[in-house]
Amino acid sequence: MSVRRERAILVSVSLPNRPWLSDDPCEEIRGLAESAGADIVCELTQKRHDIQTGTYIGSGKLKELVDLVQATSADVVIFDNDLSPGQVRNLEKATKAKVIDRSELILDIFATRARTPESRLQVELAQLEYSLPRLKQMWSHLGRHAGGIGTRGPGETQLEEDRRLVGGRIRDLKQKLEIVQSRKEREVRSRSEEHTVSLVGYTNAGKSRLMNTLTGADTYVQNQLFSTLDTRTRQWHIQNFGKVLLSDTVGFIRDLPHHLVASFKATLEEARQARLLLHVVDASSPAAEIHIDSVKVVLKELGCENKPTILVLNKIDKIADRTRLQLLQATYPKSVAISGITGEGLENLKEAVVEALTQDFMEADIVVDSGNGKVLSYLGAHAEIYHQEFQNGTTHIRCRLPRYLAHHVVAEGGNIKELGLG
Ligand SMILES: Nc1nc2c(ncn2[C@@H]2O[C@H](COP(=O)(O)OP(=O)(O)OP(=O)(O)O)[C@@H](O)[C@H]2O)c(=O)[nH]1
Ligand SMILES: [Mg+2]
Repeated sequence: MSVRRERAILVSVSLPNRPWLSDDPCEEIRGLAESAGADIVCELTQKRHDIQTGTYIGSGKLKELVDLVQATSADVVIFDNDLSPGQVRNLEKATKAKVIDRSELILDIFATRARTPESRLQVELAQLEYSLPRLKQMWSHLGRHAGGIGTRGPGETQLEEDRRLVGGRIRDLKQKLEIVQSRKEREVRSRSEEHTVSLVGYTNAGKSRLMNTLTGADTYVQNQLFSTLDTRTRQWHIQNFGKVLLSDTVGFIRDLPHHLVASFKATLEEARQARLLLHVVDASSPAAEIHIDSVKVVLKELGCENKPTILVLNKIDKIADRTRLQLLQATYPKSVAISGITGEGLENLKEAVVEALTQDFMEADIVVDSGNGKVLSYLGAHAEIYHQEFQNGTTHIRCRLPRYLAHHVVAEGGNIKELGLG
């Protein structure tokens, strides 16, 4: 359901377990609504201890909302919170305007941004899974106009038919995505000898900008939410170290719809298999800590919670109050502060990346020509050799070595097989 160029009223409710992110309660939902192309006519906020089951907001606030819809002739009311199908129905009935919730808005943005066949499939699946439990609501809504609630008959048959169609399409899309996923896994695994590093983080944190600065690529950078939907990988040459494959990924957001995370698994495969994650955060945002926690939740959902990760405090050029930066650095002592725009701190970031990558060891069987002095001296200097054997001019070595040396060994003609991989 698109809100492009529609007149929208924003509603944000603060609850004890879901507080506002800053003194500007609507900042994030406004960014989302603008990204979706809505024309915002006014904003309404309410702080509650608990939601009102039927309508989410209380009756006084609802009255205010109804009046506002009339006064501004708004087309749509956009909630910063997630609503149940019943709440949407009650709110639509009261306001006589279209009501959409946060998840639906995010899905809408993803749908307009999806460019590749792969991301289109992923978004369509997430949208259908979102609407499946809501079909009944949609039909009983129509049914009321057609002849009253509870009338069995065409409405009910139609609903069954629609459920069947949607269910079929979901199965179809899942199958297609499984094929995409396994192709992607193979593709990513084929880079297992390389240093793979993924940029992850909240939407608009500056991941794509940093990718461009580090690799000289020209990835799409926009001051809008979810500008990047498809993963891009570029080479990043680090002096005195070598080549790193750096991937940019889709941004995360607080309460990212679960279906969306699930269907974007293929896109996030790079992050799932990366040796190292750079978790980029907009340190100039007053909500930086909440952004960090939300990203951690999504990383956990992806099974990445134990992966080596460097927290990158970005946009420090924008922080006027340096005590704020000091506070963040005290809270996250292992973080690296940078600016993707001015380049400040990038040397520290490189050092941290090299350090993290060289701390990554692997156990392997290596076969080289016994005359290959280069590889043998690499291994002599850097690997812990368990066992060594000479056979007809080749040397067989079982050892533990820093992973970053693996591709040097291969580049110099050695044959390497990682132990413990099927
Ligand atoms: N001041 C300042 N602005 C920055 C910095 N890095 C990025 N930006 C700006 O922040 C906005 C978002 O940057 P992107 O690189 O598109 O952010 P992203 O994390 O890739 O966002 P999504 O793809 O939407 O998840 C752009 O307007 C950038 O110019 C920085 O270091 N300092
Ligand atoms: Mg981006």
